Amino acid sequence: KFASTGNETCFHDRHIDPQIYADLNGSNWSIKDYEARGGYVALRKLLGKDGGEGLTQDQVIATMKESGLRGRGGAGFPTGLKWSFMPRQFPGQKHLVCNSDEGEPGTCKDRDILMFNPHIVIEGMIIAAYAMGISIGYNYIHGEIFEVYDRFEAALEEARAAGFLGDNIMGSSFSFQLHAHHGFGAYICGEETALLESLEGKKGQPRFKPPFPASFGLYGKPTTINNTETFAAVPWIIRNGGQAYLECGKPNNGGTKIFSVSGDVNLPGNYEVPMGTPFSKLLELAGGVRTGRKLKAVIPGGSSSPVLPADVIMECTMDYDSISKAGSMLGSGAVIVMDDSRDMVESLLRLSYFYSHESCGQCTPCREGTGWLWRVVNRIQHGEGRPEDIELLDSVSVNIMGRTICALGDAAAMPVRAMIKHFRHEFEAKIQNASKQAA
Ligand code: L3W
Ligand code: SF4
Repeated sequence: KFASTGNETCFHDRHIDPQIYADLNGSNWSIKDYEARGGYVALRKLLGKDGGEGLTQDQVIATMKESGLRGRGGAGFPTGLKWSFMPRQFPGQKHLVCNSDEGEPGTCKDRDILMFNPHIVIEGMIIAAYAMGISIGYNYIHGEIFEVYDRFEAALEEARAAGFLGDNIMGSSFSFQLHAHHGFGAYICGEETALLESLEGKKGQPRFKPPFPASFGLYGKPTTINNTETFAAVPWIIRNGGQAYLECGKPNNGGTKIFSVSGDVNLPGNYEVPMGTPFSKLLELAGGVRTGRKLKAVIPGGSSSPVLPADVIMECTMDYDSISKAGSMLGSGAVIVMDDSRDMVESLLRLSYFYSHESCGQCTPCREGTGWLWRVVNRIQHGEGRPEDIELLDSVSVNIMGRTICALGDAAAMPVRAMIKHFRHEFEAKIQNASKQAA
């Protein structure tokens, strides 16, 4: 059994090589090709058109709950449950938002979905809007990917022309307007409330939660936000049923997931595999560790997730439960593979700089702490480390965690603690070397 996000030519348990990219730059993304692959069949089923049975809002939400689909943006929150938070009877405008502000280091899946299969996201959003009684939606697309934004706009035009978007969709009483919005490239705008601020035309800074967007979202109105890959899974689920999707993965971890495998592998790329696939199998699909080298460590879920040493990750399966039991997070599914030539202090320096640079500056522990972490790692890496620096890094990390408005603070601190926990000897060696040189 294998569920696909629908793009059989693209994400089917195999590497996307440059030739496939070249082919897909042709017309495979268009509405004609999408419909030839079974696209918009779920919408017809939903609206009771062309022999479809017609589904109620409750039936759609029940199917989503049954599927076990969990948010693919990083937190893994159950999608059906999130949809059930949306108030049915609300006297004002409700909103649906797709979070395509993909900026997590290592993550590159959403841009490929939008580039090569944009209609699957559009169809997923239409179904979500129907289920929650929403008439306006936005797709917030990361600012640095211009061709992806253009592609999505082109797909929206096709969907409108086909009568799948707009007033009285396919002659029904259901209307839904969907718009694309281009961000400006700030990582923090991927945090859902910063995204909403940015969409409202303000500085993209996270809000305090609660209230969650489900009750106070865009323009202060109830809003449901899901990740691009989450919406992309919806048409298959509606076509084939929640149980079928659940069975593709494992209990509590339904369906398939796209993993962006990067770093020291022979065939880096996006791979869609069933949840619960052994890490070793994913590594094999990605061509194995760079020829002649051995696996040292893996960051399993994007740069915010703690690093795991080779012996730990080799025992894991790729799903939320297994990775969190091992002490990390599945996150957005960006698998960064490091071989035995990697210098862990240098790797941490890159990560620390990223978080320090991307902090929005609202909370003191994050604004000051991320810069502090970066400066301490920087001096260790450049031969000026002090004997107390390892304890200092730990103490700064502990004082950031849980004391900030959004998860960026934790995301900056957790990798530091994990690197020290698993590779302390590399930090100590550099510090001892610095002490010897000073003497
Ligand atoms: C109503 C409640 N809604 C939770 C909703 C909430 C959100 C979702 C999950 O962070 C993580 C972060 C990054 N009533 C609710 C409720 N919700 N309780 O459920 O919420 P939360 O707070 O657990 O997570 P989040 O703020 O969405 C996301 C991590 O993902 N991450 C980042 C990935 C980055 C990308 C990217 O660049 N594309 O995906 C990777 O690990 O650190 O921990 O919708 O409103 N009681
Ligand atoms: Fe901004 Fe950092 Fe505070 Fe998040 S944790 S709101 S990024 S300062």
